[in-house]
Amino acid sequence: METEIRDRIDIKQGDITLLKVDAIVNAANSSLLGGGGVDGAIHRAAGPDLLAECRKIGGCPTGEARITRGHMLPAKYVIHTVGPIYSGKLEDSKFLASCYRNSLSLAVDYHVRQIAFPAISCGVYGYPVEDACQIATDTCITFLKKDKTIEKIIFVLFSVAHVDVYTRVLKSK
Ligand code: AR6
Repeated sequence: METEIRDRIDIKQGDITLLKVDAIVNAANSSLLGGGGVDGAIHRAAGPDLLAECRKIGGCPTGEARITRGHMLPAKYVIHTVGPIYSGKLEDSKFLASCYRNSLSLAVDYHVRQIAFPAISCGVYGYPVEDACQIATDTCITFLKKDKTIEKIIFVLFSVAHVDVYTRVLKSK
């Protein structure tokens, strides 16, 4: 991978809700009305006005993305995307790649410069992290090659084991 692209990607361990970036991405479900995992953490930290804004959107299909304000979060925006529930079929990877691509396109529309992604679908939705990481990194690298406005994509991983996977996969690109 070119240094120019590598310099625009970071890997961090920790809680995505603490990041003061232009946008954090939420691994939501299609109702956009909250849930467990990172979705629950984002709604708790953003406060009830986030839920009120999400209600007005009226849901989001798998693979697509919607944007709201960050409300009480340090991040300005939350980009809600709905990952696939892992089934082992080829369409899983297409939906997961769409999540990253559509989130990044929305980010560009809103002049977002730094965007943080959790490991979409890798929790409750059961996507094997190694496979999900290949898709996440490939899709983001392809996007960054065409786009000059996003300055930083940060992959924020909850577990140290996931950090190791992302670090190794990114090194191999
Ligand atoms: N910061 C960063 N990563 C986190 C955080 C956090 N605060 N909390 C959890 N993770 P999941 P999914 C990691 O289950 O698989 C929800 O109920 C977690 O360790 O949050 O896409 C939604 O409403 C895992 O690696 O999302 C949906 O119903 C990753 O985030 C469903 O779960 C994603 O795990 C979506 O499932």
